Amino acid sequence: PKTIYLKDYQVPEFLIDHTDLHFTLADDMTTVRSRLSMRRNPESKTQDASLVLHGQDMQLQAVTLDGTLLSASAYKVDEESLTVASVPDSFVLECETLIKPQDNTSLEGLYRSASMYCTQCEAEGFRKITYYLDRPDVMSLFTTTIVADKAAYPVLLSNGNNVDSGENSDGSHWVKWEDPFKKPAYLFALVAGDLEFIEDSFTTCSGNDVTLRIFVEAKDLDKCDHAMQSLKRSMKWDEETFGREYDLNIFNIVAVDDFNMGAMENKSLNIFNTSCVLAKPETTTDAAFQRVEAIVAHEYFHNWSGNRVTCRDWFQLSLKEGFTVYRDAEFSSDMGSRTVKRVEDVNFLRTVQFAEDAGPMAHPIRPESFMEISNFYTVTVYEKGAEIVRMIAHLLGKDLFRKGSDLYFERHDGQAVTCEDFVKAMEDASGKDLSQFRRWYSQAGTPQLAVSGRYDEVTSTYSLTVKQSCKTVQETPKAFHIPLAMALLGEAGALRLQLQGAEPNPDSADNTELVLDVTESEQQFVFENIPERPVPSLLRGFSAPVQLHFDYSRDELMFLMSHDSDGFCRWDACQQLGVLALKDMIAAYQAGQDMQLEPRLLSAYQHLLSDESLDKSMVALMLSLPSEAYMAGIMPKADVQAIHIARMTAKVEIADQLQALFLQAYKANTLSQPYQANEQQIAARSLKNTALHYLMLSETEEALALCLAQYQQAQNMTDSMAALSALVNSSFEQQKQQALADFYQRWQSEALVVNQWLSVQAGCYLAGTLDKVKALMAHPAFDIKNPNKVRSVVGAFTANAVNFHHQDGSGYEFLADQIITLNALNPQIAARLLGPLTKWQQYKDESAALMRKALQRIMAQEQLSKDVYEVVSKSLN
Ligand code: DPP
Ligand code: ZN
Repeated sequence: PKTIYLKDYQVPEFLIDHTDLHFTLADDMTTVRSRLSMRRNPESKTQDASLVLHGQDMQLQAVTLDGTLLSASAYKVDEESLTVASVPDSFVLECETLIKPQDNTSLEGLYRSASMYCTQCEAEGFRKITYYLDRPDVMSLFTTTIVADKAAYPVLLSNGNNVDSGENSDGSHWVKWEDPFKKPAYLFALVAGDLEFIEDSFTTCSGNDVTLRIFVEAKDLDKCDHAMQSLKRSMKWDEETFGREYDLNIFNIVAVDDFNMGAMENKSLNIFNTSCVLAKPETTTDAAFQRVEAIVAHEYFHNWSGNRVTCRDWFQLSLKEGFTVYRDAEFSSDMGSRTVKRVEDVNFLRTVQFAEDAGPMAHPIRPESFMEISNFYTVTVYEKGAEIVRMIAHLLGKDLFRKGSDLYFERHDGQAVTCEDFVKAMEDASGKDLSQFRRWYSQAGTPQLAVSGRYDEVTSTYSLTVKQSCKTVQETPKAFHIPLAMALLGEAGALRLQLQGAEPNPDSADNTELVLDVTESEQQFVFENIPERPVPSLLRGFSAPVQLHFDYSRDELMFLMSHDSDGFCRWDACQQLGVLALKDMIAAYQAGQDMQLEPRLLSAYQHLLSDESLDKSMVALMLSLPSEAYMAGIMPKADVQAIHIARMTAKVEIADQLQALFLQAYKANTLSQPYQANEQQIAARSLKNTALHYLMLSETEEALALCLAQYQQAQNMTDSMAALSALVNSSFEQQKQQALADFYQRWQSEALVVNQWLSVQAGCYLAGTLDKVKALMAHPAFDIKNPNKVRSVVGAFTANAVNFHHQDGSGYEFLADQIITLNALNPQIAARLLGPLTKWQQYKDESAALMRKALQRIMAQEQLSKDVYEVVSKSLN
């Protein structure tokens, strides 16, 4: 496969003003007729070029140029394109092609899911529908006519407005859709099926009435309400927070079962993975309720950050994704607890994105090259991209950031633009210089900040020395501009900050937090009039996506945990104490010694469980030790077995020592009210189920009784799954088998619940899980063509570190087998599942060698897809 470079970008040679599509959907073959009104791009340097359209996996029937049927010698077709040698400056091109959606297992382009037809065109799926200029900087006005059997496909949807419809004498019917907004092909969508819908409406700030519909299979009609409410909240929030108003009178969402991603922001016709839109208390966990709200918001927000203003080329993906993730994170923070949302996001970023940045697939948020763009829908482009936008927001302040986003939307409405255009709008609106800051867009890697502090009693000064460094597998980047939010904590609270050499700030009586501009490889910041030796509170709110090292004593971490006014820092102090405690135990285990639990951690947990004034979600988060994946990421040559054993030993010790407090927390947080997915209830359930988890680790009869009672009486899936998961990971064999059988029996007709049942078993950390996983793959509930099921079994298993990394290499071999199978069926999913194997450098030599061996076996396969080839070849490099 060939590598495509950002530096080679050229404007398109042709433009498509109008795109007229006509689909005839039939069981054996779908006919697509396109009518493209095209002209040469006046901005292109090559004004005599041949016309080259993208297209693959289709059969070309006829090509017409300005009404004249072209002879076969006038054009050329290969695996990936259609070339028409000679065209005038302006012309109409018509193509008729045949495609087979029923055989399309890649789930890109037009395909079937259950009994419906649907599409996924981002990034380059449209070229599997018809020959086209399938690139985001070619924006066109679309009309779409769909013809299908009326009984089987009563609902026919596409982008924009329904402008005409009718019936034919053969039992078919047709609908014509017209989208008044220009868009690139990746935002095209079509759905045909026997669907039902719920409907609501929203009146925009300028008084437009918008009809909102969510289309699902009839059996799921009772699971749409939460998404609808989330949509309405998102529409209102985007008006209030970013001044963005919806621009059509119709907004549709369709739920489909077979979907590679979470959801897709097609203009006015969002298509969602069922797992990201359906929700009701009996079948859906709290976490999934929150995910639905966030993803509905994310896709809706794309209408401005993505659709109205789109990307010039796919290297700019973070322009829309980073910004939109930032927007949805702000929305979720406003809907619930800001601190909890921040902690969850940072924990995810530090565990997953930092690992990507440390591995062979490391790339800047604006990559410079790729073989297959689908491989760059990554945590770096999305989540780190959102952190870069968050830093800009922080550097500019709330009002100037809003001014910048207003300018960006106004300046570029209807255009396909670049990350540079975004930064420029922020600079122009604020007058701030972001030149060094731009390095975040072009350099990969997680910057390391080594910070040390020195207090001088004689001069009453405190000096912070900050050194930054960054290394990736490929290169050593230049110094970043890092906003470092900090405070200095004294016995009685945060101290007033006066930075040496800076103007005193007379306006601010409470000058206790500062954002230091770290821009050099080494810098010193001196604070004056510091009356006592302080404990620094650093990287408050996680003000930059960096790894910070400060040599805190364990007592200082205890102090920060209870005294820092920054919720993120309180949580992080607890995590860092957990890290030190686990490192002790890992070292002891590896040296064949007894593992002793850090007593301070026990007393911190005791305090957390006893203080009723604390936020319950935060308590639950703080009671969770750093994950095995996080530990593996920060320990060179990670020894997964040692990490697992040490962490389990710590947890059992905590469970045994604090049993009475866990029981008390369990009882105090058992709710009697009917289920609501609101902040208070979610917090209470989260603490209660954390307590249950610990209680079950002690494996007492009392805990078992509690757990079984919870399982049997649960009125919602959160409680039901928490109990099932505790049982599955326990040694109560008989009760476990009984609960699993009962659960399946009860929920077998609910695909999303069955997926949770699959995943809780594949994620079981006990020995023998791989055999169970293999058995699950033969279970009628499994289907390798359905990405949600693959993620529930194979994905959950690879996240199950102790089993995936079994020292005999069986986990790696298993994964390689699945990737080889999926490579032929669904390359995107195959490449995505490869993730855990690519991180082989993180692990101890014996594991790394076996992981490489599995990668080499994949590499030796013939007919590797571009997707899999790119990831495997880069990982083995
Ligand atoms: N559908 C994916 C998302 O919204 C890609 N745009 O992030
Ligand atoms: Zn997105």
